Amino acid sequence: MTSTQVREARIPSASPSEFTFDPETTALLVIDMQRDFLLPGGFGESLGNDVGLLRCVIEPLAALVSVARDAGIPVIHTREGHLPDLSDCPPAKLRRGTPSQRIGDPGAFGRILVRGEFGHDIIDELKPIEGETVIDKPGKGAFYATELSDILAGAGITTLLVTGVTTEVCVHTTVREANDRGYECLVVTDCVGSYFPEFHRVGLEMISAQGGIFGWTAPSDDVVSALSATVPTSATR
Ligand code: C5J
Repeated sequence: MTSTQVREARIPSASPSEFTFDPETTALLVIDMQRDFLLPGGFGESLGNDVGLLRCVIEPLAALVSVARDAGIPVIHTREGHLPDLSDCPPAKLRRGTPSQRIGDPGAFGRILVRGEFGHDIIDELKPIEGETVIDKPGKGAFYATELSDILAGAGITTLLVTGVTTEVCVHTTVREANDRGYECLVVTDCVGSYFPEFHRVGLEMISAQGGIFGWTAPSDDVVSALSATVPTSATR
């Protein structure tokens, strides 16, 4: 590679302080942007939730994914779900929730949160492209019982830009897991969403509280600007 390019990305506006990262050792994590959670008429909505509160994430996240791809940052997608025989679903998780609308029950888009079903897959707007990793996870966190640690270690990734749904559940659990494993995390504020605005607001505050107890937060415009500045202008690969 020849370059007039800057490889350190900087987000001065990040909370609680400036965030710097090396795109060579950074991945974009897109958590659980699945039809079961986001589609009108689907599982999330059937529980009485307003899916509009999650769907507002789609546009800024699609833009961020596109910039990450241009910058050569690996985009890693996750899906929460279980094997068709539910053998990977702990009984305690299976028993939770509204009867007849539990994991494995029939839903509008197939069996709820079961791998291979239409509702379990990622929404069309954020469909992974060829070569991108998709992690199927049985838990809320993306590290629990998955190959994510090995994949990140193999690629030399030390920093995660974290996006997806929902802010206070799978995003938070994953960021906490990542922290305990030594990753630097930045949560992109308008690229995460929750059915509960208050949980979303407080969930984001919790990330950067106490000097960044779990990491940093910043809006996607600032992440996009930082990444765009690292895209080669006259590079030959
Ligand atoms: C939930 C998730 N909320 N992806 N899953 O059950 O946050």
